[in-house]
Amino acid sequence: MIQFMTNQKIAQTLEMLADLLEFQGANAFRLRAYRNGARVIREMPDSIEKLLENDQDLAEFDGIGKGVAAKCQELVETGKLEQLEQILEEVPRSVLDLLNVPKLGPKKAAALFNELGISSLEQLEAACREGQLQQLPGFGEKTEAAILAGIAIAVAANQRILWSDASLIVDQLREHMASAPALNQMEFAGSYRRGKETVGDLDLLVDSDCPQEVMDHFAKFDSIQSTIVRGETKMSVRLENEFQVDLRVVPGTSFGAALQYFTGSQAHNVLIRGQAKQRGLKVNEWGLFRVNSEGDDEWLAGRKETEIYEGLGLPWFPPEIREARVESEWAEVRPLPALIETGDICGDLHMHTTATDGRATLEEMVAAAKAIGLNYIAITDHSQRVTMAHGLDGDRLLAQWDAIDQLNRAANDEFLVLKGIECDILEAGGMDLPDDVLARADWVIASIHYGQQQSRQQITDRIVGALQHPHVSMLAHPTGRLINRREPYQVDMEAVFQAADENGKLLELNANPRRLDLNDVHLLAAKQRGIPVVINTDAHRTEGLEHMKYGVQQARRGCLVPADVANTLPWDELRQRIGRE
Ligand code: DGT
Ligand code: CA
Ligand code: CA
Ligand code: ZN
Repeated sequence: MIQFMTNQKIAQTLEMLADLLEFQGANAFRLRAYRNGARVIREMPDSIEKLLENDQDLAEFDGIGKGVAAKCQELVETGKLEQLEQILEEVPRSVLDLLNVPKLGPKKAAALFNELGISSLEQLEAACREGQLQQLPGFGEKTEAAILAGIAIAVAANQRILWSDASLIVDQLREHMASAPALNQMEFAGSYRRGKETVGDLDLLVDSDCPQEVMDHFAKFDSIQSTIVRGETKMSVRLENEFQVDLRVVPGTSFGAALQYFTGSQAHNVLIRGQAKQRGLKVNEWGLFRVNSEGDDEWLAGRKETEIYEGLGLPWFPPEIREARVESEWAEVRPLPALIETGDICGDLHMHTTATDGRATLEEMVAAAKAIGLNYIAITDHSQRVTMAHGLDGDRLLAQWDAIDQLNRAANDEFLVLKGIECDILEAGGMDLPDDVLARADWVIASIHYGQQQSRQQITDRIVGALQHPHVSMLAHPTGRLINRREPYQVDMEAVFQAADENGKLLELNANPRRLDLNDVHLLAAKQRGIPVVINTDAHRTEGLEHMKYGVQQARRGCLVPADVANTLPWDELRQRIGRE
C-alpha cells in the first residue's frame, strides 16, 4: 500500500534529492528550484495530496515550478522518486552527513567520496587523523584540520534537532494520536516541553488504561522507519529522519507524576527528590508518597503535575526553567514572577527588505507586521560592508529613510516604522557607516559578519568598541553561533556585558530558531546584571516575523519577565531608555 504522503514528507524528499544532486555536482539553478519548492510545500496550508486529487495544477503556486510539480505527482502516485532511488544506488545515504561538516562543501565531499571512498563521518574522522586528506589536490593541512574540528558539529547535528524542527514532528504526532482509542490525555515531556533549543528525542506521555491499543495506533504513524523496542507500557521508534520517539503509557492516577518526572531535567529532578526527602516524602514517576517506617508508603498525589509541586511545598515551575538554575532561589517566592509571553512583545527591531538580502519589500514587511499585531518595527537592512547582501551605503540608506518617512506620514494609524540600520562592525574595529549618517537613525544595530575567526581579544575589542559608540543602540546576535552549523566566535562575554551595562546599550536575543543568540545561560546572566534584552526576529521574509515565538521561548528559559525585555515597552519609552531624540 502506498503510504499517506504528507507535505512534510514531500518537502523532506525534495531536500534530500537536492542535497544528493549537489553532492553529484548538479547545477545550482535546479537545486534552488527543488529547495524553494520544498520550503513552499512545507509552509502550505493545503495538502499536496488533496490538491492533486482535485486535479489542481501545482505549478500555479508561487515557488513551485513544472519540475517540482512533476516530482510531487510522482511521489503521491508511487510513494517514491525514481531519480532519488537511482542516486541512492550509486552513493550511500550517509554521505549526506558529510554535508553537515562546516567547511566541507558538496564539491569537496564528493572528492572525498570519489578519491578516498569516504561515505560516513566515522570514515572521515579516521582519514583526517591519518593525514589522508592533505594528500588530495585542493586539500591542505589547514583544510584538513578545519574539517576535523567541524566533525564534532556534524555529529551533534545528527543527534539533536532544532526545537522548531521537532515541533513540526510534534504537530503531526498530535494529529495522528488524536484518533487513538482509549486515550484520555497526552503531553510531550522531556527537553521538548522545556523548550530547549535542540531536542535529542521526543518523550510522548499518554494517559490511558489500554496501553496495547495506544501502542498499536502509535505504530501506524506515517513516518516511522523501525521499532527499537516495545514492551508492556513503553515503546521506542525511529522515524525516517533517524529521530527517536519514546512513548510511555501511564494510568490517569500517575499522569501528573510521570509528566513531572519525564519533563526533567535530570538536574531539576535531583532538586525535587532532595526537597521530598527533607519533608519525609518520596516522589517518582508514579506519584508523591509519604514514607512510612514500615516501608508501605502512603500515596498522596499523582494525577496532576501541580499537585506534585504543591505537595512538596514548591511553586509550579514552568517547564522552561527546570534546569536547576533558579529553582532554589525561587522556591520561596510567591507568586512566581510571570515569565514573558509572545503577547507581551510590542515591536520587532531587526528585519530586512529587498533593499538588501530580504525577500519582501518595505511595504510588505510593514503590512505583515501590522497584521500580526505589532505596534512598531525597525527596518534594519545591512550596511555597505556586507557586499554579498548588497549592503546599503549612506545614500541608499537615506533614500530608504525618506521612503519610511513618507510611509509613516501617509498611514493614518498609530503604527510606527523606525528608521534603522544593521551596521557592520568592521574587521579593524569601528562602524561601517559615518557618524553623521548613524546620528540620523532612530535605531542602530551593531553586528559582526566578517572576521569571525579573529582572536578572542580582537573580537571582544571590536564589540566593546561598538557598544561604546554613541549612536549604537543594540548589539545583534552577540555570539554569532548557528546551531548545529557554526560555533560561536571567541568572545569575552563578561566584557560584553560590562560594556553594555556601562554604556546603556541593549543586547539582542535573535529569535531565528537556528540562532537563538543570546542563549539561555547568557540571558539569565544579562538579567542578573540588569541589562535589557531585545527579542527580534531578524526576518528576511514576511513569514520570518513569526519566529518571535522561538525567541520568547528562549527568553523564558533565561527566566526573563516582561520588565527584562525592552521591546515590551511602547517605542516612546524605549526611545528614552536608549537616549534617542
Ligand atoms: P534530550 O532528549 O537529550 O533532548 O533531553 P531530555 O531531557 O528530554 O532527556 P531524556 O529524553 O533522556 O529523558 C527525559 C526526562 O526523563 C529527563 O529530562 C529526566 C527523566 N529521566 C530520563 N532518564 C532518567 C534517569 O536515568 N534518571 C533520572 N533521574 N531521570 C531520568
Ligand atoms: Ca527527550
Ligand atoms: Ca527519551
Ligand atoms: Zn540582520
